[in-house]
Amino acid sequence: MKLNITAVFIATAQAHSTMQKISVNGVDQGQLVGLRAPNNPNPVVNVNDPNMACGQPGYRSNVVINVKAGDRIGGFWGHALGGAQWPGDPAQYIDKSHKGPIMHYMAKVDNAATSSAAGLRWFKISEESFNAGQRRWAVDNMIANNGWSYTTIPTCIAPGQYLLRVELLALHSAYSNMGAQFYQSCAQINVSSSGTLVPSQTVSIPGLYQQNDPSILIQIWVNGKDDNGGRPYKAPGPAPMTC
Ligand SMILES: *[C@@H]1O[C@H](CO)[C@@H](O)[C@H](O)[C@H]1NC(C)=O
Ligand SMILES: [Cu+2]
Repeated sequence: MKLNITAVFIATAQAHSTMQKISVNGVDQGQLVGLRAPNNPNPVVNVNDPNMACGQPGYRSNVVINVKAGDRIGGFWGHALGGAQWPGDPAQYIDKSHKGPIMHYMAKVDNAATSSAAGLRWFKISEESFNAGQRRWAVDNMIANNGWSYTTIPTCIAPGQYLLRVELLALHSAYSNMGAQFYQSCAQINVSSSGTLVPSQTVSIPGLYQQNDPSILIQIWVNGKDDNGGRPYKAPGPAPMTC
């Protein structure tokens, strides 16, 4: 009995992921460069945890990455820091059980390398959730993209420094309270842009989600499949901004 419990714990603990590098228009910026990222792959499960903003404390780069409005930004997810936990790791880039959406938020800061992640006004720039017709989650697409998920910096936003928050929500255990697993890292970016928009519709993190939100407390397993029974799924949080 004791052994079985240990085995279950290890299997669970191993099945996480960390967003640990970004690319700009396909150019890999390097491991942890320009990032605030956890130093362990464990999720945040309490939506009121201050770590909801940029993940559990860990690494913090001194670098601010220069990007342009309209650039395509990739985030690379690895089962362990540096990538696979061992050669042939079947849970690289994340265990395929971890079905769910991937969302991107930004917040304007004075200095992306030093500003606190607390108390910021965040706006959602994109979300990828579930293709009910194909029964395909954002996480399935990320795994198929060799660990990369993508967003685009809105063309209309004002220039300046921002934190770009990348968030993956794994729903495999979301049927019980605090069973949903949130994984976040933040990129420190300096946006050059001819835009002027500073979005006024913003949210606080934590504060944007409720633990019993139907997108967070949800049984996606239907008839033995983690496909939400083919029903549509809406990612939590506000609608993404538009230009
Ligand atoms: C941010 O980008 C602007 C415009 O390209 C540049 O003038 C400024 O020096 C950059 N700031 C940092 C901290 O890199
Ligand atoms: Cu996990």
